[in-house]
Formats: sequence, structure tokens, C-alpha cells
Amino acid sequence: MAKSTKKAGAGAPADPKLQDLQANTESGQDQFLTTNHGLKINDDQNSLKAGDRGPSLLEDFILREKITHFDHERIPERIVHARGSAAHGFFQVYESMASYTKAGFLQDPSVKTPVFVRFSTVAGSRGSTDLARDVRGFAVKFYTEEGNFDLVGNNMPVFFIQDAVKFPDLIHAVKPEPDNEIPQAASAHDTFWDFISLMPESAHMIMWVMSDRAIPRSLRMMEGFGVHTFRLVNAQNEACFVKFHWKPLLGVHSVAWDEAQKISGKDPDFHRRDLWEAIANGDFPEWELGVQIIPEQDEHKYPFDLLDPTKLIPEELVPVQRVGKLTLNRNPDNFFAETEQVAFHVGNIVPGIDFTNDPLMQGRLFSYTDTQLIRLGGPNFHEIPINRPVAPVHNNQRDGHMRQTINTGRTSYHPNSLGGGCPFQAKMAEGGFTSYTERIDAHKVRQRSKSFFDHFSQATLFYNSQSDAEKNHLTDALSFELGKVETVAIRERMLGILFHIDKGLASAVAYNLGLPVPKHETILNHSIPADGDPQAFQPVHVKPYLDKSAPLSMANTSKDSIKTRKVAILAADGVDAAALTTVVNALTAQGAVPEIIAPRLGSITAENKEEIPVRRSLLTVASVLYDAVYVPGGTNSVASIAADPDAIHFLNEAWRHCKAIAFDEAARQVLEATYFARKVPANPDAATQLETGLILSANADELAKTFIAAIAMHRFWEREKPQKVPA
Ligand code: HDE
Repeated sequence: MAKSTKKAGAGAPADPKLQDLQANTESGQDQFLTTNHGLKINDDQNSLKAGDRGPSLLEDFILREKITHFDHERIPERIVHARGSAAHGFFQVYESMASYTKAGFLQDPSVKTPVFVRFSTVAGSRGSTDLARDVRGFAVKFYTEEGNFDLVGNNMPVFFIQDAVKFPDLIHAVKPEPDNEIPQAASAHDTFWDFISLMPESAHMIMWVMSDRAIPRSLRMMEGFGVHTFRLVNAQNEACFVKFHWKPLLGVHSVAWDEAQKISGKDPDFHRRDLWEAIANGDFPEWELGVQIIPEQDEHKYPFDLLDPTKLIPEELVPVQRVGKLTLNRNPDNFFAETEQVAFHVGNIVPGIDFTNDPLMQGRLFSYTDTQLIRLGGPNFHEIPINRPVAPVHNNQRDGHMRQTINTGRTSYHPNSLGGGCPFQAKMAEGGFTSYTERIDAHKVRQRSKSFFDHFSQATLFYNSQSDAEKNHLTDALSFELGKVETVAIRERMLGILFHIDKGLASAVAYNLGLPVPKHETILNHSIPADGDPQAFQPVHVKPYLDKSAPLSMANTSKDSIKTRKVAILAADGVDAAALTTVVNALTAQGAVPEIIAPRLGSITAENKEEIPVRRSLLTVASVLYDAVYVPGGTNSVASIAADPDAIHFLNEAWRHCKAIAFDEAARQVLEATYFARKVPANPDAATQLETGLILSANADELAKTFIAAIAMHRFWEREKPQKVPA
């Protein structure tokens, strides 16, 4: 991996969080090796023994210190979101949001607020694959001048359950089964679908998790969502509701499921590596912060409840305003110290932002601090460098394991007179936080509002909004997952739920499972209180208020750039250097990353005797790690590639995963060695080339132009079913 870029660029204003972290960074460069107590070590190779063949001595404090520290290196992994990757960056608002919120970091476009962002999968362990079919966490810590604001979101805008009390059940169901700890980082097993099939409120989320959103091409190509409805409060103490969005500037893109499974074997760190390399190469990932603002008086205007986390607000009803930009520009120095020890908390807010009564959010407000106590070992985790705010901290909380702060003075209580009454409470005008004074007049009950009972309308809206290819992927994903479920009754129950979302979808999945399409229209909600009347808990059916919502389909995402796309170039000795250079230069000029792959490492000798360095050998790579493939001409190179089974497999697989593939006319022999040669017209014109993603040209400039346009399309999903090849 390339080394991390340390600074945001020459002349960039000092980042206050970077300065803060600097005090805790260490480098052994040009230094002596020492013990933890600063004693210089003379021999780190041999322990102290009674004779050179004798037993080790208890006296060896150097050995004991080293082994003891090693023995205690591990901490518990996160109970969920254990597998993650993170980066530093900054956030800038485009223009003041003062009319909606008094939050300081949302006022001044010239202010760069430092951030630390951690992306994660949910179900897998710390060492599991990046490409699991799963929700992705998207957690942003803003180090604002008023304290830390954590926006702890996901890459999907809704959630499985409506009430926090069900969260442990959901997670127990999706995690590996408790008797044998199988399967790792996968929802395709009985306990998950058992729970889901009894929990109709998860129907909408299931559509998202079974869609390609669950297998992103890159962490840099995912949307992010705050999920819950939050509240913004301005300086006049006027509130509005808000949904937070992150919109990636590179668009939202995913891989194919077959590809995801293969990446999991070839490079389980695929997303982590991609994020690291992009930042190290200066291709800084960017997202725009979007807000959907809902005036307080519109709280009950919609046919769904704003407090229900299984619902989104279609952008057609409330448009997303893009209000600022997040840029990630620095890799962490140390994975454990930063990425592992960062502690997010939904409850970390700043004046101008507040919570709502979403019952899922309310439970989260408890969980995040609580979990750090066990994970990070005590109440002082806020002092760990990555967690401490850049805003000053003064209070009367004291002591506890690993306390770092040396609080001075006699008083650790308030009010006091001995300490001059310090530290003072801050008035609102001085930035003191006050909770929004929402009026609540209610009975204390364990109940769920009837306005939470529509479980299907948005699941159907999501399905209807997908392209044909995306619908196929949903059918395939559900068939795969339920196909791995052993208990037929669970499969049947799930079909019953799908029937309420879309009858065609239910039939297609039922066909693949070899089961009849469910006939009954009623569904029993199994998630009800002991004394509940099942009939009273029937999900309600709401009249569709929208046929389709365009932003729900990734087919409508931006497809205008090939920046950071990885392009494989299959070449061998005798390659046509002129064609190769033309295409490489054109791709590089557009920000893509071409890599020459040859049968072996070292360099290849071109037809004109030029030595061209090889980036990877066929032994260590696979097509699934690339976005597109190019085969240049050159008689001997073409003959070698055409005769190399690994190269032909590479091409067939790239075709199967619907990627853009380009051949010099002089490399037709390679095309003819593939399975897909017979699926495409022999001499496609430019329009056909762009339609199919198969580019063939004798002119390297023309080839590069069409190839670039094709790579920007991301994938040619239309050819997936009709032109599938073995690979
Ligand atoms: Fe979390 N969640 N969660 N979650 N969550 C955690 O906190 C929890 C939920 C999310 O990169 C834990 O520090 C409950 C929704 C992210 O460090 C834990 C409920 C959303 C991360 C926890 C939810 C999230 C977490 C585990 C239901 C999207 C990773 C380790 C009431 C809006 C943050 C930790 C990171 C992590 C609890 C539901 C996002 C146990 C109880 C909804 C991105 O506290």
C-alpha cells in the first residue's frame, strides 16, 4: 500500500484536530529502543537466562514488560459494526444555515470543521470481508468549536425495526448462529430470516438490504443517511424537522453479487484498500451534505410518521438541499489508536441540533456510551486522542480507570464557593445547550402508535422505483438468501411477506425456491405484546402516494466520470507500445488508474523494444478487482494473451460482471478466444459499442474515447442475463 498523505496541501490552514493529535503521536525514527519507562535497551534478542542453555529468569523485567503488554493488546470488538475503515477530513458549509439552525459549524462557509469518518459493515467480525451483503455504517465525528457532533448513520435511509427494544433480538438473529458460530458476516441463514419473517415492519429495510446497495463498489461511492428525523433549532428557538443525507460526488455504484463473493476471497480488504489508496493518491473522497427540511407544522402532513425509522421521505415530497461538502484527505496514522478506539455517540450534539421521539433513536441515546464502557474499558474514553473534542472540557467528573487529565484545585463539585463557583454554567447566549422545549402530554404506556402500522407501502415504492436489472438482482438476492435457509416454514413465511410487497417478486422468488406462491392476503404480525389481539396488530395498507421515486434507483445516479476507476491492461512481450501509451494517457488524463497486468512481474519488452514496467502479474490479481479491461495489439503480446487461460478467464469474468472491455482491432484473436465473442456483432459501430460496453477499434484515439464513455456508465447490466457466460 502507498504511504498516507499527511497534509491537506501546502498552505492549508492548520487543522485544529490534527494539531491536537500531534501531541500524542510518536515516531521511533532515529531513536533508541527503550522500555515503557524510558530505559534504553541493549539486547532485544535474548532473554535473561541462568546460563546460555538455562531457564529464563523472573528478574527479566524487559521480557516481562514486553510479553505482558503483548498479552493485553486486544480489546473487545464492537458488538455491531466491528469491521471498519476510517479517515480524517473536513467539512465546509456552502452558505449559512442560520435560518434553520444556530449550530456554529453550519454558519460560516470559510470555516473548515475537522472530521473523522468511520465506515463499517454491521454483522461481521473485525477480520471479516468488506464485501458481505450488509448495511454499511457511515459515522461522522465533527470536531466543532462547540464540542463534538456525531452523525452516526448508515448507507440506507431506513432501519429494520421501529423500537430500540428489538435491537438485541435483531442482532442476535443476524450474527453467526450461537451453537456453531456459522455463518460469518452473512445474513443468509435461518435465524436471521426466522426473525425477519416474523417482523413485518422490516419489509422496507429488507428491500434495501437485498438490493445492490448492500454490495457497494467503494465506500467512496455510497450514500449516507442519518436515518432518524432530527430537529434543527435556530437562534430564535424556532425548530424544524430534518433528515440528513450524504451524496457522494462520484455517484452511487455497486458490484455484482457473484463478483462480491469472489472479491471476498481475492481481496477481503477491497473497500479498506480502495479508501486508503484513493486518499494516499490525492483522490480525496467527497460527499455533499443534504438536508430535507420539514416545518414543524407539517409534522402530520404525510401518510407516514416522521418518527418511524422504517420510513424515508421521498425526495419528490421534500427535496434534498445540498448545504455543504465533506472531504476526506488524510489516512489515519495508526489503525488501533484511531479507527478502533474512535467512539461515536448519537447523543453527541451541539446547540442548534436536537433529537426527536423516534423510539429507535431514543434507545440509541443510551446504547452508545454504555457500549464504550466495556469496549474501551472505563468512563474516560472521551480522553482518548481521537475522541477528545477540540472545544475545551471543564467539569467536575473525576477519576476512573486510565484518567489522563490532571484536574487542579480543591473543588470537584458544583455549586462551590471555594473554587469561585468555577467552572460556570453557560447561558444560552454563551453557547449553553438547552433541550428543545417540546410539549408532551401523555400517559406512560408500552405501546406503538397506529401511525407506525404501514409496513409495506414504502417497500413497494422502493421495488417499483428500481430498474429492471435492479429488480432482477433483488429477486436473485432473495432467492440466494432464502435458498440458504434450511427451514421450509421460514421460506414460506417470507414469501408471505414478499407477497404484500409485490406479487411478481414473490412469484419469482417462490419459483426459484420451488415453492407455491402464497395465496393468503392476511399476515399475522408476530411482534406483538402477550395480551395483544393479533387482529389489532394487522399491518395497515396505505394507498400509494407515489408510483416511483427516481433517487431510490442507482440507475439514475451520476455517470459522468471515470475518476479513480481501475482499468486492467492485459499485455505481454511484443505489445504495441504506441496504442498502449495512447490509451493509458487518455485514461490517466480523466483520472482513471490503469494498471498493466502481464503473465509475470518485472517488465515487458514492447514491439519497438521499449521496456514497460508491469504493475501486477496474473497470479496476484483478478478481474473482480478492476472496473474495466483493455487488450492492446502487438502480434506476440496478442498471441501470448490469447493462449493464457488466466487472461481469458479474466476477460470472461469481466464480461459476466458487465464491465466495459476494449480490444485493439489487432487483438481480435484474444476476443475470439473468449466465450462472449459469439455474443457480440463482429464489427460493432460506435453506438453498438456504447450500448454493449464492448469496444473494438483499430484507432487508439477513437478506442480511448468510446472506452472512457463506457467506463463512466459503470456497468452494462442489460447484458447480464441474456449474455451470461461461464466464468
Ligand atoms: Fe448502532 N450501534 N445501534 N445504529 N451503529 C453501534 O456502538 C445501536 C442503529 C451505527 O463506526 C454500537 O460504538 C442500537 C441505526 C453505526 O464506531 C452500539 C440501535 C443506525 C455504528 C449500537 C442501533 C446505526 C453503530 C456498537 C437500535 C443508523 C458504528 C459499537 C436502537 C442510523 C459506529 C458502538 C462506529 C454502532 C447500538 C441502530 C448506526 C452497540 C441499540 C438505526 C454507523 O452502541
